[in-house]
Amino acid sequence: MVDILQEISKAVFDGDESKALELVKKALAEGVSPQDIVDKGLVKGLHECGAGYEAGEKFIPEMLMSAEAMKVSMAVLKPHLAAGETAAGGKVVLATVEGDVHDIGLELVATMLGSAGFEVDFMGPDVETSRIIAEVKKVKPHLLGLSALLTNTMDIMPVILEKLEKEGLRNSLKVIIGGAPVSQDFADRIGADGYAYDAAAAVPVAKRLVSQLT
Ligand code: B1M
Repeated sequence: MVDILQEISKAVFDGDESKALELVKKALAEGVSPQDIVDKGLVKGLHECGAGYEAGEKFIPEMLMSAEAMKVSMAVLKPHLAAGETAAGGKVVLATVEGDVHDIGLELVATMLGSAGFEVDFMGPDVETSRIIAEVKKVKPHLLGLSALLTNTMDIMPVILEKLEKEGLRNSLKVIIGGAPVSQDFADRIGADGYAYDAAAAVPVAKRLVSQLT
């Protein structure tokens, strides 16, 4: 099992989409846990790719190829992730803040929340603040989930919270934030209601926050 996860991680690191896909299907057929395939295979390979980029050994086109290998593999894994929890969880709008194109992590959050019974409105990456506010007005979600992967886009989160406040929307919903540069401490400082380190952790946090609304 360890070997196949390492092979998956390497296929993502190499940006080899078809190899990653083939190995993920094989791992599923062999009974490897879908969550392990994500965490110990796909995400590991993507993180190693990011480390290579930081070290000047990988470049943007290679990061994109790795991201694509992760995405196609995730499409196969989605139906297998956290299946079985069906209790209604509430409505959640998810967006990566403006100026930030990273959406793989948030897609994982969307998958986990969807599997846990939430009705997910996935706005995608690089969403302008005004569009997020308009969506909140339209959809009236219980929860707004914001993601940022860049240290210079995480500062948009407090701006969004201020806008929600100004529009009189802040008390009608809870806000959960996440993404690699974000922390519980940052969430506390900007007045977000919750923070989740990863997609699995987002589920109990989201449930707790929604239960506080009713
Ligand atoms: Co970018 N990138 N990237 N990148 N990229 C990082 C984030 C970076 C850390 C790489 C590095 O230098 N080591 C670095 C950020 C440095 C910083 O700000 N401190 C970086 C950079 C610099 C950049 C560019 C600026 C590069 C450039 O152009 N010079 C550029 C930015 C463009 C922009 O946004 N304006 C850029 C571009 C890209 C690609 C387009 C090539 C591609 C993104 C493709 C896509 O998402 N569609 C990409 C990728 C793939 C990465 C890395 C390698 C991987 C990100 C990822 O998908 N991780 C990343 C390095 C790394 O993370 N180690 C890197 C896997 C994913 C499952 O994890 O996203 O952390 P993650 O999500 C987790 C948790 O964070 C959490 O749960 C998720 C699942 O468990 N989470 C939440 C996330 N959102 C949440 C929301 C929640 C709760 C939990 O509630 C709502």
